[in-house]
Amino acid sequence: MERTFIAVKPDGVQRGLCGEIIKRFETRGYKLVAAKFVQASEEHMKNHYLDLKDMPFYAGLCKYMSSGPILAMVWEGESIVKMSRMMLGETNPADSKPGSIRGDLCINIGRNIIHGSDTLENAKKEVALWFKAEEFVTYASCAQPWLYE
Ligand code: DAT
Ligand code: MG
Repeated sequence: MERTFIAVKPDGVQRGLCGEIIKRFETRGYKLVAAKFVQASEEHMKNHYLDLKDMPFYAGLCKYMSSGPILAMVWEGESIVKMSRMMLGETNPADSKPGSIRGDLCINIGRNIIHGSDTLENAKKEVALWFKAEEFVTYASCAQPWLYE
């Protein structure tokens, strides 16, 4: 089983889309293993987006991401890193197909409402950056035998 870091960004929170986004992961069958509602510091966001530090939008991105609350979550499931990126759509909502979260719910690349880890390696890094070991909840999902053969 893989785990990935998913976050509803400040624009998604302000636009009341937390429920819709959680619903898509829940109804697909993924398991929520950690969640918290936080306002991240700019320093934290600079660390989170360190790979993008040379991009012209980096400063503005970190400022926007720390400007309001974020719903930070860890979801678990088979191949979830790749599958969740498909659920998100493309980075630019304009390139995202209808049916995807960004293709259905947003318009602009700088306000694309959701973050999702892009590789298994980055998922591990991001999960560790956002959550401490004691913040994970261990429980058996009753749906598991009906989701996986
Ligand atoms: P993603 O969020 O799809 O993983 P990314 O990691 O390349 O995309 O970039 C992180 C965020 O930075 C992205 O969600 C929105 C913003 N961003 C990316 N490219 C941008 C651009 N050309 N102009 C403005 N913001 C951009
Ligand atoms: Mg990314």
